[in-house]
Amino acid sequence: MNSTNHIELEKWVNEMAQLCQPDKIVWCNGSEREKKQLIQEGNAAGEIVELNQKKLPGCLFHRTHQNDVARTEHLTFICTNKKEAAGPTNNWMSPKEAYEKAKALFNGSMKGRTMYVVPFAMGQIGSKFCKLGVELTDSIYVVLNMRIMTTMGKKVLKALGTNGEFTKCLHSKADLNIERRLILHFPEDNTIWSVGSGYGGNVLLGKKCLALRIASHLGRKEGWMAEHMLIMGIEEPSGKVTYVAAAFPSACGKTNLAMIVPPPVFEKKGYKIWTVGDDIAWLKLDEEGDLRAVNPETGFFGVLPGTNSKTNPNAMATFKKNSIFTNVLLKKDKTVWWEGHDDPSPQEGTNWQGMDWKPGMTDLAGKPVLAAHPNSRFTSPITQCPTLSKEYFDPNGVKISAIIFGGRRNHTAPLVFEARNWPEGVYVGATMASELTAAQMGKLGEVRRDPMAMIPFCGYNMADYFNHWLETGKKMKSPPKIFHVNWFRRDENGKFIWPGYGDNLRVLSWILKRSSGEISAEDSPLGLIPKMEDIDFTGLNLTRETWNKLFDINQSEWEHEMTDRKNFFNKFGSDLPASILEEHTKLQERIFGQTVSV
Ligand code: SAT
Ligand code: MN
Repeated sequence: MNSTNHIELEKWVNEMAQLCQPDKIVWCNGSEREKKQLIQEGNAAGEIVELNQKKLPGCLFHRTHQNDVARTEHLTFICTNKKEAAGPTNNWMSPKEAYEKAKALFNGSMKGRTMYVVPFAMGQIGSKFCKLGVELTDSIYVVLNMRIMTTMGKKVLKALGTNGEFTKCLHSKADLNIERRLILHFPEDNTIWSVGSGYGGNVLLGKKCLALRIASHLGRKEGWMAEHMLIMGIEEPSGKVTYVAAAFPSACGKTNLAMIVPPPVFEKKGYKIWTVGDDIAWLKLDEEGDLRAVNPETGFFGVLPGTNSKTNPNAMATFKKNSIFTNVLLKKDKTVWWEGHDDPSPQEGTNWQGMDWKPGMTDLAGKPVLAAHPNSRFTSPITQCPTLSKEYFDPNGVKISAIIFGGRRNHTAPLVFEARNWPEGVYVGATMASELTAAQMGKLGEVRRDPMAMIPFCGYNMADYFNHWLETGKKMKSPPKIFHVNWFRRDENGKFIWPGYGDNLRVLSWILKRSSGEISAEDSPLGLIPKMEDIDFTGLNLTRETWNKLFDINQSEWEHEMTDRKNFFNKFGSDLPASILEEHTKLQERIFGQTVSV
């Protein structure tokens, strides 16, 4: 049943239906009844498994195609009229070619299926942050996920009215063939087309596609920022809550950090953590010139392997009910398991590939057969998170006092340092790098440059993006301080030097003290670093020797690092803001002690 008076929306739905030829069209209203029906249909079609409702009430299970378990960046395109608008770090295709190629794949792709019309909002309806979208999809799994990750249904149609603006999102699983898969963004048309995939970031089009790629483009045009950042509040014993935003590449522990449990000594003192978001932040300057942030999502789409009551008890509590588990082991009793779960390994089950699985199994090459895919995920409503901040619901967002950049670096980057000013901080963000994780296709462990953790998500030329950061800083009353952290440094035996997880609060607490100007810091070539006595190590037994390892600047590693940075910047040619190169030269001089050619 059609339930809109929005002529443009109706026309577009009809056009897309003509192209995809679904058997029927269902307009989603977001009701509980509709959810039940979707689950029933999904069950019948084998797309969804209802889990053990006693142990996991309201929970579902889904398995994606084996070649469809992570975002496919090489098949992801920014389609702008001019190639320069997409920049050297994005795949580009002309809109004409992209529409033509995709049309061939969408043609008849929904035959025998239902096309669901999913109106959704990112950010609170009515707030100045809010953006509306409509996703057409032939996947029940997508609809059920969008129900959790976005505000979805009737309310959104109402907000759209008769002529409201919206992002046109078209998705079809088609035949789930990687050879016939495309994730296309048309920022100039406010349109996203995704075909041939059923995996999260490729198909939940409100998430990376809209809330980052399209939104970053809109943000530049409209004077705000869409960032790949968690947002968290840290409450100090005085009751004061300070909010920070932190950018890390996918699967570097953003979800864990956003809901960390303070170590006992901090808990006793009265520290508390408040979660606002774990993946995406939309940031805007308010009238006072302060930077304010909202999380435009209403759910989490977090990594499961390694998640347990020790590493992330708040996530464990969050996904106890009403959650979707993707690509994990399905046990005989219709519960789920993954590597690193609290429970010991079950003796049998069906693994993420749909194979009968037993512990200790190996493949033909002798490699262990995993129960869960390393990038297996849970989808859960954010309201189920025990540490959810009440400020999450503030339509004006929270005031951001510090920005944290971080990556997964075995070597090179110290535990923490602070940029001396905004332009230096933008350079720190622009030089972020990280080892590849299971969320990306590619060689695990390989270091790749990932400015602001946005390399896969910036919807326009990154040189312009750096400039947008620099210009936004100039408009701020007093810009938040910018920090860089690395929880992942390893020693000569390959062991992590820093305990990580809850203990990261020790570093965050230093960051807060620096942000409020309570304490001084030591100078280092990279930036300002803590005096050892300014971080509370009670209960950790951290020696001066370990401390030195955490902050060591190894000249030969840094020679290599600086060359890698320069090679990366060279891609942008004369588009690169001069300030970035100036900061690069200054850092070169600070590390190597002389003017050298860069
Ligand atoms: O891209 S997803 O949203 O599927 C996961 C991630 O990379 O953060
Ligand atoms: Mn992410």
